[in-house]
Amino acid sequence: MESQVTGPGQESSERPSGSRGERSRRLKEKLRHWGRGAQEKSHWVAERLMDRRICVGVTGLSGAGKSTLLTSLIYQLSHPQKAQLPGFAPALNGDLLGAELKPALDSGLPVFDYESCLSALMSHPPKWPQGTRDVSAMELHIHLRRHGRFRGSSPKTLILELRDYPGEWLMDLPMLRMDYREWCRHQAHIIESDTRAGLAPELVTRLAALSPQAEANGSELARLWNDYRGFLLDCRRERKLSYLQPGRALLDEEDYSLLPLLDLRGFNAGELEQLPETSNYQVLRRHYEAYVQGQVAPFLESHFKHLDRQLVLVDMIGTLFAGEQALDDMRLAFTHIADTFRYGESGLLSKLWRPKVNRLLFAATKVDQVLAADHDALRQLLGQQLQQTFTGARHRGLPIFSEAIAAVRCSREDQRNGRRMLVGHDLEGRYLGFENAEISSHLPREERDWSHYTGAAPPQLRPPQGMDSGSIPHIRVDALLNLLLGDKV
Ligand SMILES: Nc1nc2c(ncn2[C@@H]2O[C@H](COP(=O)(O)OP(=O)(O)OP(=O)(O)O)[C@@H](O)[C@H]2O)c(=O)[nH]1
Ligand SMILES: [Mg+2]
Repeated sequence: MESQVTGPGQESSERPSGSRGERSRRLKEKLRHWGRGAQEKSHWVAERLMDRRICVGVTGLSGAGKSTLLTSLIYQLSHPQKAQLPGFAPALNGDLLGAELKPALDSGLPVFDYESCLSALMSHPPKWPQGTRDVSAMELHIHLRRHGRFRGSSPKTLILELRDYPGEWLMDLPMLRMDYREWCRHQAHIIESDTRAGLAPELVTRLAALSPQAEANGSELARLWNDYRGFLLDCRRERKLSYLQPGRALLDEEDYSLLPLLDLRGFNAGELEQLPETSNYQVLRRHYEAYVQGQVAPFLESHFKHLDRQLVLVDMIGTLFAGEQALDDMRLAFTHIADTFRYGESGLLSKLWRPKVNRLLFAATKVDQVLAADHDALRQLLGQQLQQTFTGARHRGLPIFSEAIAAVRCSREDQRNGRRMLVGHDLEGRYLGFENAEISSHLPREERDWSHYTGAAPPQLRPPQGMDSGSIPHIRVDALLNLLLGDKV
């Protein structure tokens, strides 16, 4: 594993060469390393060509439920006797023999911390996995019984490559298509077009007053950056907005000093380029470029390069009940993110080297928070919201599916006084019974009709007790598996 973590780039910046013997030893070591890399790569290529390896990108905004779903998926596939997966044919007919988690060959990324996520869910009292702070990868080797003339021989193995990452990082992908000037204009447009400016009117005025040509003042920029970070956090906390850049500002305390200049009137692109290196514009442009090249581009490269299938998870319930602006913002975020990907049928070579996806799945997550009668409406709403976004002219021809799932089912339905309701525990462990506001498969047309949803969000639930001695209950994770892998098993 170690040899994969050290990239060739790192080796070339090594210490001075030393004696001849030492140089030749190092050269041999390098050749061995490359040889091994090439062998692994050709193995990997062969597996992809033989359809034994499939790379699934699990994508979703922060809190959409990625890590929890990955944990549940791994658990369900590794415990076929305990899991209930009647919608996944190999599990139903007894061909699913189990699965093993392994480090992702070739990625050089840390392994997804399945054990911690699982032990949080199985603890007493049960807890949710921690929010993800960094990217990780894994391979799930799914063992399946063979049929026909191979019956009785060793099992067939399908390798599922998966990656986990903080949802905030996804928000940054659209920055790859914009230079600093375009990003400033984009941010100015967003701040003008919704009500987020109302959260920090004084900050917006200060940013708009920051002159592109004035000499940059380090401490003023540091103060503004601090307030801008606070503003982004408030947009998420108070308005449940998703499209917030730079996304990493919501996760860590790094001083990215990445601020948009909101008023570039009076300067064309050429004039901005000519401004002195010490001007606000040039200093902030360099911060922007360092962030995009140093943080965003490597993430795109490592995460999305080899994807065969893309699973987009959406907390549709949380967004819907947060109101129209939150929903518009989620759609806006996905519109910009979708442009970063290229989808479509993949030929043999492009399948290996280009980020091309041949199946796209949307899943509304955490649907155990609402009655089963509303699941289909959620599925339809999600389809309506995202289908257009991901199937613009450039993305035509791609099979698209939409599902409604709960990776961990935390509620059950009960009948009280002739009415269906949900029972479960809240995050503090209090027993609750509740009925959610009915969900329609169409969005409210009039602004006033949104009052049906506002303030009526169902409670957050705690995972159920006792999963350590039984299985992880779920809703339609088997159907999701079928959509993801059904044609490969
Ligand atoms: N009721 C219910 N809640 C869930 C389920 N899955 C996730 N949640 C809730 O959603 C929260 C976020 O889930 P995560 O799996 O951490 O989401 P994520 O997409 O990995 O989030 P980041 O790591 O921050 O990007 C959890 O802490 C739970 O509160 C589910 O199946 N049912
Ligand atoms: Mg996570």
